[in-house]
Parts: sequence; structure tokens; C-alpha cells
Amino acid sequence: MITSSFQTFNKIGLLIALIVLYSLPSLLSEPYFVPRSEVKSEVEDGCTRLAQTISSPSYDDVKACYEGIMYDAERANQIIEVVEEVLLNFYPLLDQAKEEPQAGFSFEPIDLGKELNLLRNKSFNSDFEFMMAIRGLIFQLRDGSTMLGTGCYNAFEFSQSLFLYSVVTPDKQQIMQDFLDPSNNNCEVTEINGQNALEVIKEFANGSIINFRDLGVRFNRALVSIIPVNNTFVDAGGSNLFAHRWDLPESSNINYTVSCPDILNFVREWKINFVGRSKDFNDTKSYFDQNCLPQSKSSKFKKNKRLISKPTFNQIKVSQVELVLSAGDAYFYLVGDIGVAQFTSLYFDNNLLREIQNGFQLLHEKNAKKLVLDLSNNQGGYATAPPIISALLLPSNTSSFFPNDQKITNITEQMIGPGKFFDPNGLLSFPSKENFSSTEDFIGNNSIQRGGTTSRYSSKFNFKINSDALNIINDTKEYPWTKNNTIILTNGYCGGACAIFSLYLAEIGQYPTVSVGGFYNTSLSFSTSPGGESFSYCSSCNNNINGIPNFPVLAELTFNIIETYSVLTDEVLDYSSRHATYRLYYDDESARDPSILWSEAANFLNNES
Ligand SMILES: *[C@@H]1O[C@H](CO)[C@@H](O)[C@H](O)[C@H]1NC(C)=O
Ligand SMILES: *[C@@H]1O[C@H](CO)[C@@H](O)[C@H](O)[C@H]1NC(C)=O
Ligand SMILES: *[C@@H]1O[C@H](CO)[C@@H](O)[C@H](O)[C@H]1NC(C)=O
Ligand SMILES: *[C@@H]1O[C@H](CO)[C@@H](O)[C@H](O)[C@H]1NC(C)=O
Ligand SMILES: *[C@@H]1O[C@H](CO)[C@@H](O)[C@H](O)[C@H]1NC(C)=O
Ligand SMILES: *[C@@H]1O[C@H](CO)[C@@H](O)[C@H](O)[C@H]1NC(C)=O
Ligand SMILES: *[C@@H]1O[C@H](CO)[C@@H](O)[C@H](O)[C@H]1NC(C)=O
Ligand SMILES: *[C@@H]1O[C@H](CO)[C@@H](O)[C@H](O)[C@H]1NC(C)=O
Ligand SMILES: *[C@@H]1O[C@H](CO)[C@@H](O)[C@H](O)[C@H]1NC(C)=O
Ligand SMILES: *[C@@H]1O[C@H](CO)[C@@H](O)[C@H](O)[C@H]1NC(C)=O
Ligand SMILES: *[C@@H]1O[C@H](CO)[C@@H](O)[C@H](O)[C@H]1NC(C)=O
Ligand SMILES: CC(=O)N[C@H]1CO[C@H](CO)[C@@H](O)[C@@H]1O
Repeated sequence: MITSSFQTFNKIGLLIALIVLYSLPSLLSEPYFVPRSEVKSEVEDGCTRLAQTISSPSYDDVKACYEGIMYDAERANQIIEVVEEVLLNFYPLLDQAKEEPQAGFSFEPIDLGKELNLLRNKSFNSDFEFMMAIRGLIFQLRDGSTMLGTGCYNAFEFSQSLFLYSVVTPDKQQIMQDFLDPSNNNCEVTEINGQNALEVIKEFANGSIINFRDLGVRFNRALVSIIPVNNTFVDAGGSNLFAHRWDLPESSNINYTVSCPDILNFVREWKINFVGRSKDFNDTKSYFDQNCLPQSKSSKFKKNKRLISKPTFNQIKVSQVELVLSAGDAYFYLVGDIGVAQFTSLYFDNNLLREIQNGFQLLHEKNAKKLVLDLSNNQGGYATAPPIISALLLPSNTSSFFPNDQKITNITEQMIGPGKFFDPNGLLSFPSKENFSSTEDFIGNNSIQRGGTTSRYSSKFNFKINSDALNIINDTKEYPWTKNNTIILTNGYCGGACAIFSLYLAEIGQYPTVSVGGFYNTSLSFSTSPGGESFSYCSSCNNNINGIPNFPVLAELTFNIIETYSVLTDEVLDYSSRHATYRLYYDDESARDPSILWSEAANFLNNES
């Protein structure tokens, strides 16, 4: 049953925090630039204009440069072939992507093989148009771990320099204080480009390339969300995707209508920053050579290099919240008698694992009666992290972890064996927990039909956990937290290893879950894209596969290489819609201060015991 602590509230408003303090570092380091209006009339080549204004690029010049690169049918076909071969052979979810989604998910089924084939006979006005078309097809899988990055057309970041968030309030007219700059009020955004602001964001979340299966999670990701870093809260990298983009936006500016409470209008140009491989170009040809073609070994392009500095949203208030311990991306807090363990990733080695264990122990010693696990904005971590960290909380269930399998094809078969790319010696057979007796034992003989296609999959397996980690787990004292006094809180963006961790605690530990944000009165997933293990195929990753060509351009195809199953229902978790037990919504304070959400989440536990 879905419940909410805001039953009487019925309005969702979009709010905005205006930032004027943060500028691009490149503006400071390169004071000279050619005024655009002068250059434009003289120079035909978009990339030449762009080169002349690279320290302060204009939208029109980026667009003209991108669109000036000619479509080459032969190159396009090579790219289609790489994508097709890699995904057909390795991507275990390809068949299931053709099936209708479960209730709670919002996406269209896609037969990617067929769609890729259709691209072959289409003609495009530019290489950019083609690359965006193939990139868009892959995003239609709505798999957070699966995407095609292009060096050529992800060479700029675009920022509106503002932070959009959504609140549910009893009274939309209420005036908020601006936390960031006292001279700005928090204003309600009523319209974007003359249309209802919420609808615009919803449409963006639905239609744009945010690749999660639950529309509510995409909506949350389009808006800003904050995480703790060093005792302050900052915006989580990769959130705020409406106002901070890596693909060329559809127009040069956005027109906002805001209520402060006086109605005012402003039009924001995108602030644009070069993040590509090389500024050493002066025309289309040299732009293409430098930023689009693969080069020698070190040419893996940088993704999401973030040059716009992170603003600080709030100091973690020591009076209300005691930071007990921080260990890497794990934070342990005490709020009264509520213990909070917040994980913003699940990357940890055995030293950090000991500290994490110590964090739980300290919360126990400080008499935390309830435990809130805040897994918001957690992009995942190592594949072995979920079984290890769940074993700290559910010690008796270490070995019956969610099983995985992978796709078996003629190409993958050659890559399986001792010392090879897929080494069954690192894995345990499921459910026996024994070593695989041979390569053949791992390859197995399983054909599964999904979406009308039959494919082969390996025997089911779990990851082996190394003996040092097992020893640490074995040292764990028993904590007093059970499903009766523990709750998992997320904003739905708990992906990869985090998704597996939360799904496991919910399914096997039967822990209640609460998700925050999303659409009012609409249930929301507490995790996204459980996937399995992510793999990158790129121009120069040094992992190129026998029998599969290389990308002819600087590009990186990232995808899941294994799939993970529920223990109880045997469903593939990626396609299994799991909504949180409870719902919370942001208000103007909790949007800036997660500790408010911790108390609200813990309140649900009162009703339980
Ligand atoms: C593409 O065009 C060729 C001939 O122009 C045709 O034989 C082929 O069937 C077409 N492929 C698709 C997928 O439409
Ligand atoms: C911005 O939108 C408002 C409301 O639709 C409209 O009145 C105004 O003319 C727009 N401004 C610009 C510059 O397009
Ligand atoms: C999302 O977009 C699809 C088309 O791609 C459309 O069919 C669907 O109705 C949209 N959903 C919402 C909630 O807007
Ligand atoms: C956090 O603080 C440490 C030590 O003061 C510093 O080295 C580190 O760069 C800080 N991290 C961030 C993200 O600011
Ligand atoms: C670009 O630079 C090359 C050599 O560095 C030069 O030969 C060429 O004329 C330049 N092109 C433009 C359009 O400035
Ligand atoms: C895979 O190999 C088998 C036998 O080696 C062969 O019969 C089959 O056609 C191959 N399949 C593909 C898709 O190449
Ligand atoms: C499983 O294999 C490991 C080596 O990877 C070995 O140390 C262990 O003894 C084997 N276990 C069994 C039950 O055979
Ligand atoms: C694989 O399974 C099929 C039926 O599921 C069976 O006919 C075939 O003999 C099996 N092959 C091997 C090598 O076990
Ligand atoms: C766990 O520790 C106990 C002693 O505290 C020991 O008897 C047992 O063998 C250990 N188990 C493992 C799997 O290491
Ligand atoms: C949880 O609460 C239920 C009902 O209050 C009780 O029956 C059960 O024993 C409790 N479980 C644990 C593990 O404390
Ligand atoms: C919330 O949804 C329930 C049904 O799920 C409906 O009965 C109720 O009226 C809705 N409340 C609001 C305020 O929309
Ligand atoms: C202590 C505990 O949580 N045990 C669970 C382990 O997993 C099985 C299902 O695989 C549950 O039935 C147990 O309750």
C-alpha cells in the first residue's frame, strides 16, 4: 500500500534556485575572444568560428560546427555494425527489450536489431544527425548502464546555471527564502517556453535521453538533488539534467516565467564549456581529426568532466545531526535516536569495508534505535559490493545472493575459460555455491525465449567473495536492526550495485522502503537499472574483441554484460518494477537538507512496531 505523510497537500510546484556566482573557469583563464557578431558574417565554416571563440562558445557556433560534419554512409554503416555485433553478442537484455513493460515502467518496447537495420538505409543531413539517431536508439533501451558516448558530439557541456527542483506544498503562493544568495528569492517556475513548467519537465524526462525505466526516476534526475561532501551538501553530479546537459540542446536559450511572487520573465542562454579532447582545431576538418577520430593509445575521451564548480547548498547542521563517521562515500549520522547510514556509491576496498563496519558498530554503541539507509544519488559500485555489504546487515543470508547469467554466443564462448576474459574460476555455481567443475559446466545448455527470440544464456552464478572480505563479515557483531526498525530511503536514483543491494534487502530482508520526489500520488521505484556488470567497448579501450570491428570514430559503448535475477520470483530484475512501500515529497527545506527526510523516513517505522 502506498501511503504518504502529505495526504492533505495536493500541489506540486517547480521551484528554482538562481545562481549567478559560478562561472566557467575557462572564461577566467582566457580573456580574449572574438565578438561573435563580427566573426559570423565573415567566416563560413562553423568550426572555424567555434575555434575563434572557444573560450566562450556560442550555441549557434557549436551547432554549426556539429552540423557541418558531413554524413558518410560507409562510416555510418561501420558504426551500426559495431553496435549491432557488440550488443547482439554480449547484451543479455536485448531480447527482453522487445517485450511490453510491467506496470510502473514507462517505455516503449524496442527491437534494437531491427531499428539499427532501418538506420542503414536512411540518409542523414549530417554525421551529427546520424550519431544522435543511433545514440537515441540505444537510449530507448532505458537502461542506465547502457549508452553510446561520442567524442565528437559530447565535446561541450551546456549549463543554464540554475537548479530546478520540485516540491509538494499546501500553498503554492508561499514565499521561500533563498539559501544560496539572500538577494534572490526562491521563485516558483510556472512556465517554461510559455508552457506549464511541470509538463515541460515531465515531457523532457519522457522524451529526452534519460535512460531509466520509471518515468518518476527520470523526472527526479531531470531536477537537482544534493549529496554530502565534507560536511556540506552539494548538487549530485549528473543530476539537474534539464538545466545541465551534455548533448546539444534543441535551442539556444530557455524562457522562464517565474512567480517571486511578482510574475517575471527571463530568457537564459546556455553557458557553454568545451570538454572535448583537443582545442587544437581551426576548421571542420581539423575539428573532426582532433575530436572525432580515434587516435593513438591515450585517446579515450573524458566523460562528464565537470568544470562548473559545485555550489554549496547547506552546511550540515551539527546541532541536529551528528556525523559519527565518514568512510569514502559512506557517511554515518545520528539524528536523536535514529542512526543513518548514507552511501553515495558502493566502491570500497577491504580497508573501507572495515570502516563501514565500524560505522554501523558506532551507531549501535551510540544506541541508535532505528536505522535509515539513505541510498539516494548512488550510482553503484563494484559487482561484489552488494553481497558483502548486505552480509553486514543480514549475516545469515550471505550465500543465497541474487544469481546472474550472461549471454552465450559463438563469440562469447571463445572468451570463456581459465585465464580468459570470462573466467569461471572467479564465480560460484548457483544455487549449489560450488565451483564450476569446467568451462562447459559454466556455459551450460540454457536457451530462453524472450520477446519472440530464443538466445542462449550461461549457467547461473554468484561472484566469489575474497577471503579477507569474508573474514571482515565474520567479525560483524549482531546489530539490533531488523526489518521492524530499518528503512531504505532513496530518490529512485540508486543504480547498478546500489539497486541490487536495495532490492536484496527489500526482497530477502523484507526491509520497508520509501522513495522521495517523483510525481505526486504516483508510486515510485526505489532503485533503477540493477544491471549486473558494466563493460565498455571503445575506440581505444584495449579490450577489442576478435571478430568484432573497431569503432571508426572516437566513441564508447557502455552496457551491462550480465543480468541479475530475483530469488523469489526468478524475474530479471532490470525488467521487474519494484515500487517503494512509502512515499515522501520534497519541500523547500528538505530539498536542501536530507536530514529532514531521514526523520520523516524513520517516522514510518513508528507505525510498524
Ligand atoms: C536497404 O536497401 C536495399 C537496397 O537499396 C534493400 O535491398 C534492403 O532490403 C534495404 N534494407 C532495409 C532494412 O530496408
Ligand atoms: C517568454 O515567454 C513569455 C510567456 O510565454 C512571453 O510572453 C515572452 O514574450 C517570451 N519571451 C521571449 C523573449 O520569447
Ligand atoms: C512518453 O512518450 C511516449 C512516446 O515516446 C508516449 O507514447 C507516452 O504517452 C509518453 N508518456 C507520458 C507519460 O508522457
Ligand atoms: C574534502 O576534504 C578533504 C580534506 O580537507 C580534501 O582533501 C578533499 O579534496 C575534500 N573533498 C572535496 C570533494 O571537496
Ligand atoms: C588551419 O591551420 C592550418 C595549419 O595550422 C593552416 O594551414 C590552415 O590554413 C588553417 N585554416 C584556417 C581555416 O585557418
Ligand atoms: C555458431 O557455431 C555453430 C557451430 O560451430 C554454427 O553451426 C552456427 O551457425 C554458428 N552461429 C552463428 C550465429 O554464427
Ligand atoms: C574452488 O576453487 C578455489 C580456487 O579458485 C579453491 O581454492 C577452492 O578450494 C575450490 N573449492 C572447492 C569446494 O573445490
Ligand atoms: C541441450 O538441451 C536440449 C534440450 O533442452 C537437448 O536436446 C540437448 O541434447 C542438450 N545438449 C547438451 C549438449 O546437453
Ligand atoms: C568466523 O569466526 C569464528 C570465530 O569467531 C570461527 O569459529 C569461524 O570459523 C569463522 N568463520 C569463517 C567462515 O571464517
Ligand atoms: C517484528 O515485529 C513483529 C510484529 O510486531 C514481530 O512479530 C516480530 O517478531 C518482529 N521481528 C523482529 C525480527 O523483531
Ligand atoms: C491519490 O490517489 C488515490 C488513488 O490511488 C486517489 O483516491 C486520491 O484521490 C488521490 N489524491 C489526490 C489528491 O489526487
Ligand atoms: C535472517 C534472514 O533474513 N533470513 C532469510 C534468508 O533468505 C531466505 C529466503 O532466501 C528467507 O526466507 C529468510 O528469512
